[in-house]
Amino acid sequence: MEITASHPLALPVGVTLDRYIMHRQTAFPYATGELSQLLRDIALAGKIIHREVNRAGLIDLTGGMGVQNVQGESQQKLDMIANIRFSRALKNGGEACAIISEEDEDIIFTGNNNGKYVVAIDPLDGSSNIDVNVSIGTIFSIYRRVTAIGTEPSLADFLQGGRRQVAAGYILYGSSTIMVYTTGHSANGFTYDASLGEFILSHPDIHSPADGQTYSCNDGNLASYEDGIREYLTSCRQKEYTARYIGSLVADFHRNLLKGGIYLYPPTQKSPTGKLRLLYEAFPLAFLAEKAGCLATSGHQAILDIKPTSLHQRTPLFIGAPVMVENLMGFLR
Ligand code: FDP
Repeated sequence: MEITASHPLALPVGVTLDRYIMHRQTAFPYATGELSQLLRDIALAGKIIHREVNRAGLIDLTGGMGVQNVQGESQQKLDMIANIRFSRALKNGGEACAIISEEDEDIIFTGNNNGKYVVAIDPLDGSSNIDVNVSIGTIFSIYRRVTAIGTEPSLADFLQGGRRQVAAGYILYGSSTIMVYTTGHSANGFTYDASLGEFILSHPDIHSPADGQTYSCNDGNLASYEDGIREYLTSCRQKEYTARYIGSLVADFHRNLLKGGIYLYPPTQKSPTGKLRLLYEAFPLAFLAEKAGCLATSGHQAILDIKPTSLHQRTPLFIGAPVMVENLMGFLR
């Protein structure tokens, strides 16, 4: 059989996430493999969520639970399932001593007090899109604990500040499923090949465009944005920029990361301190964004410089191409 250049067999399968993580680990002589294992645990839970999301309509996983989560938002069945899947994967994996999740008010102790890491996670972001087959995602952030190994972890482990993250990323369940993460060096994306059951390196060393012409915000909130934001949005329209708002932070962020653009969730009358959560939405995306050459600000300071004071703290978020973020800052007083 002749294998031409366009024949599927001519294309290498590529580097799997496992192999990539192992390879990266050997680059750090004192790495013990625990963080690598933690990332693999997250990827495994991501594969399970990929499966649940894909068959949600078939096995009655869409719709609400009829209850609200700690944020006062109605909890969807898939929100709850994703929360259980991730908590279980992290507990069974043994590397994380504690977790905080959008879905739980308090710290979840895994019982692994010898674990070196804590994880902040939004198991399924963009819940309002679940029932209508629109992209949703998981966002995660990992810290090395500051409390002594062997003791019970505490709030202090989670309130270290964004610059102390050791790894952060997201899994986007979209037209394909992709995991993008950084351990503080480069940002890399791995597309899930369901037929192999593997995440394959598809977006190595992501460098986001410095500028863009896409802005993403909920235009319906315009009346309650501060003047500077309204003026900035007017300038975007005058320049005939493109408006794109999926309403799933991960999906909007991912598009802008690859193509260049800005995502805005300013304070509104309903959410005067912003809607998005600092620890498991803004921090991880800001950490990843900076590694890919983007900027992330609350309008007053870099997101990663915000001193966290509580687990479910909210923040305004302006994140994306550096030229666009700096331009927006010029409109804020
Ligand atoms: P959701 O409430 O659907 O979970 O994280 C919150 C979030 O989604 C983001 O993913 C999304 O960008 C934003 O809220 C959408 O909020 P609005 O509906 O207020 O625009």
